[in-house]
Amino acid sequence: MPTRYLVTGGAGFIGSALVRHLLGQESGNVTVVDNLYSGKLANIEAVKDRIEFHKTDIRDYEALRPLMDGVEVVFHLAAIPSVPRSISEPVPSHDVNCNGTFNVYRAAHEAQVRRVVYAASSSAYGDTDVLPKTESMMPRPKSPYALQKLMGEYYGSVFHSCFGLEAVALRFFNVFGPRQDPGSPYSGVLSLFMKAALEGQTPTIFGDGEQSRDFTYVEDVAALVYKAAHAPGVSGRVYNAGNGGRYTLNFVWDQVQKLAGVTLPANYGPPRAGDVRDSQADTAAAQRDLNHSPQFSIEEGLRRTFDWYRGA
Ligand code: UD2
Repeated sequence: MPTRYLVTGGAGFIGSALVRHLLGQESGNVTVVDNLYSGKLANIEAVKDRIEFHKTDIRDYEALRPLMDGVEVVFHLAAIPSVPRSISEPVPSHDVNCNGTFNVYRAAHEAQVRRVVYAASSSAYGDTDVLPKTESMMPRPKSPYALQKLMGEYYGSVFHSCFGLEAVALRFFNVFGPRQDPGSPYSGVLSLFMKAALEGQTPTIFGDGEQSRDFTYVEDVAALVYKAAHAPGVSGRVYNAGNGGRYTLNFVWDQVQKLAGVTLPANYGPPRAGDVRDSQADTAAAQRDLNHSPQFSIEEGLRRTFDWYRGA
């Protein structure tokens, strides 16, 4: 029997990369659940005949619950991301990321799903005295978004210990790559930088640009998420999903300008509320327990991503 997978947020930028990865691995059976709030049918257009798609909102428990029947693994990626959006629009952000996530665990448990793999966030760490950030550090969320994502981890661990549902949380570290939508001020910074460079516009950098991120290529994340569905002995645990590198915004804007062949000095604005200063993943636990090593350097990831934006 082929494995039945369900991907919430499967029409999103990361979710659709996971869907393609799943279809490339085995003759699994993939159901996508997405309310198309930020996900796009265009992201799954090329595979639409090989998947089952449901335009369903994870806040709607009654609609969500039957979709889990017969599913073995749920990948829960549906969310309203963005630290600043969770500050300017805290209600929808809380509702989807907390209540929606609870619905996903509850429905998975009711339907006797074997395992839920949850897209957590590196923002849970907040500012730490030490880098890289290891999973044993005390979380210090600095924004509603960071707190909401942390709650989803804790719910996974409790569904594991109280209800016997297998649950694995992966803290995504600033994922980038093709299909990341640059269409909103809340979009991931690299998508905004790529768009700015291609349009000859100057981007805004919040703060001095010396804050750093562990930018992680989307295909590496998809590969890790898949491994987390099948690795034995990891239920109830949290793992970093990062590349292990650390690059400042000034550095990556420089790289993007070089790829585009432009020179456009950025505008510098005030630092963003809730922003973490530095972020870098310790990847040892994911390597040890999930047998995962990132395959894409930042240079390779940026090149592939830029090529995609240029063609899109
Ligand atoms: C956080 C998480 C990340 C993921 C993401 C989802 C951290 C360290 N990372 O990403 O893992 O969960 O949330 O949304 O918390 N910036 C500019 N100019 C812009 C846009 C952003 O300078 O036009 C800066 C921003 O202030 C920040 C950096 O770029 O310092 C990255 O911002 P982002 O929104 O791409 O992602 P971030 O780090 O909030």
